[in-house]
Amino acid sequence: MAASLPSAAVLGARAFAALEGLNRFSDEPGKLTRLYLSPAHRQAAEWTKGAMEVAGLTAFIDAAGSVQGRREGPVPGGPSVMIGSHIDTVKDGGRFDGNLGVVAGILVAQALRDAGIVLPFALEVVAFGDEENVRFPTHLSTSGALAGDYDLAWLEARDAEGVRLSDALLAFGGDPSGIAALARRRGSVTAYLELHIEQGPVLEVENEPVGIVTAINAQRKARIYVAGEAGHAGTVPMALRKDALTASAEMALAVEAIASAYEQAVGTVGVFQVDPGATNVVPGSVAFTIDIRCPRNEPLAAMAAAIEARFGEIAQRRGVGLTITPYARADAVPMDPALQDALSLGIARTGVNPAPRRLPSGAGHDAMAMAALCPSAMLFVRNEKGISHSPLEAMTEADAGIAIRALLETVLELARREG
Ligand code: HGY
Ligand code: MN
Ligand code: MN
Repeated sequence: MAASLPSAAVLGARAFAALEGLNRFSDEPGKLTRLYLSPAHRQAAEWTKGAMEVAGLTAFIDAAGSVQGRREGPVPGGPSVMIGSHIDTVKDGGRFDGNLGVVAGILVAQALRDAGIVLPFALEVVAFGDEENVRFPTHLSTSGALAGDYDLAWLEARDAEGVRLSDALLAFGGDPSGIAALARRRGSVTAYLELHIEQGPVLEVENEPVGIVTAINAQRKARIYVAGEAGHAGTVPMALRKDALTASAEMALAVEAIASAYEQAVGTVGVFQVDPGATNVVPGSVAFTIDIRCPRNEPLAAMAAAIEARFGEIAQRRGVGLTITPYARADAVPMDPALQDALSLGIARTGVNPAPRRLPSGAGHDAMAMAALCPSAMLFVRNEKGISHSPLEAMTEADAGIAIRALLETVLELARREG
């Protein structure tokens, strides 16, 4: 059987060629920006649907905007093994984050079809569309739709231009009223596998091309609004100011200090909008976001409480208004031990390492949402210096091929277990 399967080198070349095609679609010329439900997302979804069909999958774009592909097993409508990741990106993002995992699933399906290998289960490949949650204040909404965890309040969420998610979804060709029906019945998916770049330095430092994710860190996100008093920059005395920017800046530094005090925790202020944003006006208000993460839930709760207390003290001392609106909260998600072991065998059968590295994920992934539906696991692949969420994101074709061949071997291992 192995003789008829493509080598890692062939799979790597196919993956890079496919990514060339997929990554033509961006909302910003010269950069890779493909936000949920944007025109570029629609083009990428159409391309992905076509690629799935070429690989022998029956594919469609679902009500939430994800692309679902499926090849039936021996029992039509029977349980499936699902390979997934996302095709939305951050602003000016990298070519591999999410996109590689979708292309990998398609290439695994194609290789199995070409080798005439019949699996004892259905094989699904899904390209989720809202993993980055950059455009709307949501949290893994499209994988959450399949897992039965869709928060209907997300339909009312608005982007920076004030566009409602439900209106954007209709304009995209989706169907807000059809989202609930996307929820999969328990047992209908027996395993979810996701291949993803590590977006961290560990595999490169340890000279390992691939690794197995043990758990995905807990995370919380919130939008903060600080209301001060706009004023003339030339006339308002310093002692009388209610400067929303300097208050928010002190709060941002507090996030950095608190996150630095907790083992393996991180804290980020990524969006910082100053109003009215004029040189000669004391800032009247600031809207900013916080994103805090930690491998364990308890320290994260303590961090959140400490940040809230510090923000309150700063606001009170500076005489500014403070509104904290949490909008995403995910506990740490352990990856399924049996699937981790299947990945370990898949990697070993690729001839890489008989005892592959296991490591936690600081980044969030659709596997966090899918773990609520079925056993889920992730295969990490090395990427250069771990740089991600940046146009400098890079990796080698050889590593991509090794990872995809390991994923293919893992699916065959699951077939043997089912056999
Ligand atoms: O933010 C994250 O961790 C993921 O890349 N969306
Ligand atoms: Mn990702
Ligand atoms: Mn990402």
